[in-house]
Amino acid sequence: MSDKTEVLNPETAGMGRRRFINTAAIAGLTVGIAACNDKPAAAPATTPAAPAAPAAKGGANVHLKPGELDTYYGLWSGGHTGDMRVLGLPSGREIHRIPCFVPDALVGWGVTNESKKVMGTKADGNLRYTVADTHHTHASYKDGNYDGRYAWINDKINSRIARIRLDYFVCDKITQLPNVQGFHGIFPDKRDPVDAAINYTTRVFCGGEFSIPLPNAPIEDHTKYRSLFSCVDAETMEVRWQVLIDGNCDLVATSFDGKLAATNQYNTEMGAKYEDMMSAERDACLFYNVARIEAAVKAGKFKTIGASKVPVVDGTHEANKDPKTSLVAYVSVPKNPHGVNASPDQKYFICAGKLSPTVTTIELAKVLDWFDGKLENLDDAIVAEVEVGLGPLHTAFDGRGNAYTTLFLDSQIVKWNVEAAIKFHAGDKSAKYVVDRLDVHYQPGHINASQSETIAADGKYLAVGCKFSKDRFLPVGPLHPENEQLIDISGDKMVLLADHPVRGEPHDFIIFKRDLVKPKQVYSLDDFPLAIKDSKESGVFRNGKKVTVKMTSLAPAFSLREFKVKKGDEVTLILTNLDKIEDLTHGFAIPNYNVNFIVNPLETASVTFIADQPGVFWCYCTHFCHALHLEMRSRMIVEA
Ligand code: CUK
Ligand code: CUA
Ligand code: CA
Repeated sequence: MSDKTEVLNPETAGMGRRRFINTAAIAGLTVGIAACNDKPAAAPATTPAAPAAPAAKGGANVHLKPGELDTYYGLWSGGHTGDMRVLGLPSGREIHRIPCFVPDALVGWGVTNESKKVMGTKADGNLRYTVADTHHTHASYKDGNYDGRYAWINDKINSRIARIRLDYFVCDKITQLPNVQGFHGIFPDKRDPVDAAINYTTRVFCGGEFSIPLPNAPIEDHTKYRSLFSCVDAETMEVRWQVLIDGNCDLVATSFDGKLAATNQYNTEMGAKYEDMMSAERDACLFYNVARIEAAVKAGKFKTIGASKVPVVDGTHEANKDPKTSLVAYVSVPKNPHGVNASPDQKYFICAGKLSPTVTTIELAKVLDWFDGKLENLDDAIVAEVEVGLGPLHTAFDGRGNAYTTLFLDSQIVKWNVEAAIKFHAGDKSAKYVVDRLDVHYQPGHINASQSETIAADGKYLAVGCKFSKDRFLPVGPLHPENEQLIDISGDKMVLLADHPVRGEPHDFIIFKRDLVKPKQVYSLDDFPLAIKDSKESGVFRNGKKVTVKMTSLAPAFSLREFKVKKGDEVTLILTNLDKIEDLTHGFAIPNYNVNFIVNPLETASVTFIADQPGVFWCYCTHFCHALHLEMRSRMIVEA
């Protein structure tokens, strides 16, 4: 018993596991990768446990009293559950899940005609895709801060980008990027690079991670594959243009002046196997000159690929030799970088090393100088390249000049000072840039701070997405939750505040002040073209074999207590919820017909199905709405 307690002690087990992976990593990079992929085998029980580090004292109170509201929203990607999640912080409570790419049984996402239209269907009316892998989520900007209009999220599997309306917290559009596989990073621009009046987001940039034949064809020679960097219009959600590049894209960042977008690149080698992808000592961070690319598109200097009509400009090395006309700058950074993040002082992009223990700080003004022919050597745009620890992945900022980088292999967060790192890099070896380190549990990927990549970075909270949670929660079988840890960064020392188990597996997230969004909690009937504005419009309307059933809900009844259709009819049922009271949602389920969806206050939704089973079907309200909720039914009679 006492042995067990020892093993499960979070602090000691954590140290043991950290040491284990650390040692493996030092033994060689390949071994390091094997160790971190090797979930179950990494058994701290067999490793002598190091003494626990004393827990830091203090920190903000995350335990909100009943009825108290959180002060921040967090938008979290859901990973391969395919959704977006909304958390309240600092409590860490999950308030909402926003279905976008994959069906959701509560909402009826993927069941209603309206959601299927957003998701995309095949010719037979069935959904085109029912799997997705969301990694990155970012919100629209105005004047360098979030403006509460939209958020975007990617689907890496099927190269789709979804837009979330932040007034209703619903997905309203999904676009598939042509000729892209492994669509990974996204980032909205923060203003227009040319038009000073446009100080808000109008574009979203998307990185294509996997190189493929363009157009796709069964070509085995992978040296012929290429990747595309895409620009999507924030309003229309159409793909505006793409850039053909050498190597690949991974994460994306944008500058505050709108002039630059960037992508980190780990496969400069254009290898097809991981050994090849990590064969070079350096890879790259690519900078896209947005104004020049758009000018080239305007001037007709583009081609198209396959059936796609999207203009594709040439951003390869070969076509971009003269800085003064270059569309893309390839800045050399150490081995297989991961993550590129924009500092809130608007001056730097930070690229984390992943297979190099370094973080690279690139000064944006110098990249612009290079494009203008004023900086001869692009390498001089790197103002710091300093060691921080093993497996650096992502970086967040506190608005006070400090950066916080996750160290995947070390299971740590390192807090480092950007200006001190620059001094150190310039030769002042007395400059102490590492300010603090904190053990996390375990193997952190993404990290973000409250308001981090905005001009309003406030340095209060830091959240970190730990990929492994071994021994932090009650065991629930083989699948472990992930551990989103919350950290107080308001003082000199980071203080771990809370562990939050989350269903796998979030990657990126953003945290912003609650007053930056103004959610509406009741729809307007005018939001829906099919709305049945008066219950008197209810009824069954036949047009040959096509039947429309119009119905309304008003607690505790549906306007049609029964309706009749004939076997073989194609039935479209339209339901408007005429309840206009906040929080009064109804559901509508039809037994044996695989139908269930909800209608929120003043929302309209519709479903279409073939009435192929004769009989009596009690359609009932699935969302608890009233004392007579159980009695809230309608009866569908399908005549033989
Ligand atoms: S990637 Cu997941 S930890 Cu898709 Cu942003 Cu770095
Ligand atoms: Cu209406 Cu329950
Ligand atoms: Ca590489």
